[in-house]
Amino acid sequence: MPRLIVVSNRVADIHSSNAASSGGLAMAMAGALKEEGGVWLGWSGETSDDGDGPPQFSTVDNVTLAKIDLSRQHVEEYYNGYANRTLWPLFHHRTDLTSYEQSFSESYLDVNRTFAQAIRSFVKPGDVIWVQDYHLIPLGRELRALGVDNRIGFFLHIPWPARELFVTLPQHSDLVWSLFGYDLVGFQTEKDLMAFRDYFQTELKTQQDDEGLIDLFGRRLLARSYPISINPSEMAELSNTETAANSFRRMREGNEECKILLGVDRIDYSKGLPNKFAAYNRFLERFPERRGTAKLLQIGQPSRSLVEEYQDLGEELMAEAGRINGRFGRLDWTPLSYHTQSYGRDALAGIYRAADACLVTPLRDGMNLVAKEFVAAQDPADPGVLLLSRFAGAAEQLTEAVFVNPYDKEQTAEAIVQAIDMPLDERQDRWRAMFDTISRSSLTAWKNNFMADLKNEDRPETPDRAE
Ligand code: GDG
Repeated sequence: MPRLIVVSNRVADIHSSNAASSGGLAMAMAGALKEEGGVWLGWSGETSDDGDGPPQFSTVDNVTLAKIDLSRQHVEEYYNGYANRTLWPLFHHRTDLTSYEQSFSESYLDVNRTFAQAIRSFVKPGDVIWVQDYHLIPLGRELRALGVDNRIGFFLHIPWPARELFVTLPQHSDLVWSLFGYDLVGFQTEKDLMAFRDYFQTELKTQQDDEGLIDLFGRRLLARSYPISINPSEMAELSNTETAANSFRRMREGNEECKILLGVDRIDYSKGLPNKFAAYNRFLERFPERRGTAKLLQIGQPSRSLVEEYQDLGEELMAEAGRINGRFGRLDWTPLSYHTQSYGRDALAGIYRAADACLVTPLRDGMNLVAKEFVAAQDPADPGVLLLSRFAGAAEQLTEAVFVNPYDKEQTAEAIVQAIDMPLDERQDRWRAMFDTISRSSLTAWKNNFMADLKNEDRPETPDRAE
């Protein structure tokens, strides 16, 4: 029987998807694979002293994990290098943090070849291959070079950059040429698709037809947007667990008169954490009468701690949290709690539900699943308010959020006041509209729509209704 083969940089332990180390992509793929069954291939997270290893297989239920150890040099140059110090900052429009080192791009290609060879060793006719994210853009081409003619799709979880910035990358045309190894390329938003279109229209003088097809380099590629999501029923179930009830209670205890503002982010410069702290600081400065009536709980999940910029950011946030508490704190009120420990998903569901507002303020973000999780975890009778950066991919869908420009701390400070004062009926109206959007455009729908287009089949009707 034809299988789904998912390929991503890391393979998460599918049975401990509660583990806090699972980021947005891992959560989404674990959900999709459990529904569909198949193989998940990627780096094991281990390094090896004698080159990249062969895939190590293990099967639980309907999912086989194929994990590959990578050489120390490849981890340094492919993962910490080209993926996270070149493509990630560039695609998030941080050319000031982008490294243009040649050896990084060579190791990047090497690892893509290692993955391609591993897949060729077990792929069968009819299997459908679905490649995830910026670490693996050349994988489709590498598979084609090895004679693999299966249907291969690619989904980009991060934004596609504006053309003027993308062309600063010496390998920009190679990367775009690589994408034409795929049958289908998916982006998070219409905006990303437009930025991609701008590139090949301007640089390559080629048009996309009404169906979304592009003929270039002797191949035909379908490019569309598929906004990634969550399954709201799963979040609703999690918020009904005992652990969620416990974290809800502990959040609310002693805070009866105090509004809780929440942030949940990976510690990453794209997430706008220093801007969020600055806006909160401004809120406390500008509205002294509000001091003691609100507090910010920021959960920051450490990530990529071998990359220097991430270490610096972690330290900056600790220091800034200390400064805000030092300046405004009182014996009976701590304005900002900043936690870097991780929470289980069930505890997180209770934390989301206990919050009066969630501050999702990235400077640039592919989608942002926290925004959707927060909405799904709310009590319909008394929902919290979503403050959402206009620069998150989720802003294209969650149009009833209170939008903020995270670069503008005055406006963000005012939006915090708006959230705190919002009357119940307005909170309910906004919440209902956003919840309906997430229910119609669920994770299951994301996976089914992408798979249907990849297999060239009609799209199934798959809303995830959580009433
Ligand atoms: C990339 C793109 C895109 C966070 N803290 C804890 C915890 N988390 C979970 C959240 C959420 C996930 O991590 C973060 O997802 P995001 O979507 O916000 O962000 P990235 O990791 O940057 O993901 C992003 C995504 O891919 C999917 O395509 O949306 O734009 O950058 O699920 O809940 N989970 C637990 N404990 C924590 O303390 N269990």
